[in-house]
Amino acid sequence: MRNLILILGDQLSTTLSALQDGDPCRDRILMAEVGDEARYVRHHKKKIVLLFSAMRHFAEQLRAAGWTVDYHTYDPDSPLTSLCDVVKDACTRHHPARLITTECGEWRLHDDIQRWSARLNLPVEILPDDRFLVSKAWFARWAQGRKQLRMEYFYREVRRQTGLLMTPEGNPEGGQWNFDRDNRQKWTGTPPAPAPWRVEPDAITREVIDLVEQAFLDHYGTTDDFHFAVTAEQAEDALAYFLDFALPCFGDFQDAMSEQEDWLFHSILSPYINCGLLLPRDVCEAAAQRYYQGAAPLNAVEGFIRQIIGWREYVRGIYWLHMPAYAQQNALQNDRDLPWFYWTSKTRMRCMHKALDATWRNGYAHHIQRLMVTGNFALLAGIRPEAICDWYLAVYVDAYDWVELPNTLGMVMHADGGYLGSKPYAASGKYIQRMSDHCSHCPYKVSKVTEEDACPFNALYWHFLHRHRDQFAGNPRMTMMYRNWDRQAADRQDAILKRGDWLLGNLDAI
Ligand code: FAD
Ligand code: DLZ
Repeated sequence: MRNLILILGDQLSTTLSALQDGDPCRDRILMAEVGDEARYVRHHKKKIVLLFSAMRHFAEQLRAAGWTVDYHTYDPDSPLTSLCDVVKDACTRHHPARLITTECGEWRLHDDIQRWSARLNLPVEILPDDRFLVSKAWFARWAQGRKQLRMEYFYREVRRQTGLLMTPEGNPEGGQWNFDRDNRQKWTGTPPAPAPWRVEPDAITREVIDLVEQAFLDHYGTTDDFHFAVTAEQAEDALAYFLDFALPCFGDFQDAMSEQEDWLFHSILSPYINCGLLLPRDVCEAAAQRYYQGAAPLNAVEGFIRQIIGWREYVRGIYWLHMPAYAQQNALQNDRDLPWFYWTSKTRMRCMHKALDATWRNGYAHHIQRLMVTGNFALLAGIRPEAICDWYLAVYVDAYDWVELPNTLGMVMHADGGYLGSKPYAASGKYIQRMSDHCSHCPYKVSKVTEEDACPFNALYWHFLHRHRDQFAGNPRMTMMYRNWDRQAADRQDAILKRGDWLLGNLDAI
């Protein structure tokens, strides 16, 4: 046998670099469900179902295309608990000349794979992951010499480089790079939000659900109502459904939250893009086409594409530029533990309960819930970055360290000292009131600050500004916030800080 080609659970793309020079007659593919990957955090049960089922379907697809695939199914009693164990075992049986793999997405495993060649006494060839639009080297060149990075400038470069939504003259379509100002409408029920795309579990998925129910009972979330795509064909169907039914309103209601609807007009494509069932470039080109066909407005299409070629590529660049040190940062010196209600959803704060409950049921919450509700609360409450990062990594079906960590540690917690974003997304209950209908269903009063029934976000917001004055008062984007704080009478400030202290000492009681 010539080469052993290792394909990881988030590399389910037929265009994967490791497969490109492979020869189905002489090479052998290796895929493995292993405890170390499935248990390094207590992944949401739906994430394990999605990945194991998608991996099994992908192995079938490769076999149908003529490849020989060694597939290690999960067995809790197997002595092979890591990917390295499985590779070693395969080497003993097949004596390959080389191991070929595409660079992996997470630093943890990447670091491990770097050592395999010595450990296995085998040449290991690691190929670049060209499913991203921007290479690590390109990002490093772009970032060189910049003290602070700004996503907007990076995004413009990627627009120019890809030609997405660019006129033949090299200008942005519509004469503007960014239509975010048009994308902040509250949603009051009209137009109705489409039901999420769904497929019923087939025999393979049902078998995996049974496995997860037995072997991963101690993990977060539920397998109930599993309806995610598990093949590229199904994921393409989900993309088409999004383009037809949700994209036209994606922009307008991108920041909205609702009591009634978990998914609103979001694409729910991150689980598929992140494991390779969809390629980001294809998704963006398909969305851009809808604009040129007149089927979706520019504010929606630009907003959607920006999330993918802007934010997604940007956070990946930052991750690889600064790992492993990035994960250790704690610029605000937070030391508080994560409140237990993040795991149980049991809190009287309505917005938090709705976001946490959707997370537990679906393994999904949309961006504004992650950023401005569960994230904002963790920021204001001074939660240890490591604790909140571990939570985000565990609870979402789309969670992988390379995308979760910069979003949580950088964007939400400002723990990187403002490298990723110029100011923390700290907000009081007023923001949640403006963008949702949660406050009218909440026992806490968003109009109050210091009273026992006052919205906890309010006092915590002022408390956060007050205790981090040294870090933020000089930030021009926060001048207005400090002016509003300074304008309040001293006894009012004392009462707010007292309420904030009480909340911080009693997080699990709210
Ligand atoms: P849509 O709203 O439809 O957006 C379209 C696509 O844009 C997404 O599918 C995704 O690929 C991309 N995207 C949007 N925002 C971001 C972003 N900030 N960073 C990277 N890609 C983005 N996204 C993940 O894929 N995995 C994570 O583990 C993850 N963790 C997050 C943690 C926090 C604290 C926050 C604030 C955001 C996180 N995000 C993460 C980003 C974003 O919330 C999700 O990508 C999005 O909610 C996925 O749902 P969707 O596919 O319906 O997205
Ligand atoms: C997330 C995940 C899980 C739950 N299980 C596996 C697995 O058993 N085998 C595998 O190859 N990959 C799995 N993954 C995805 C990997 O953790 C992912 O490839 C790394 O995090 C690198 O991005």
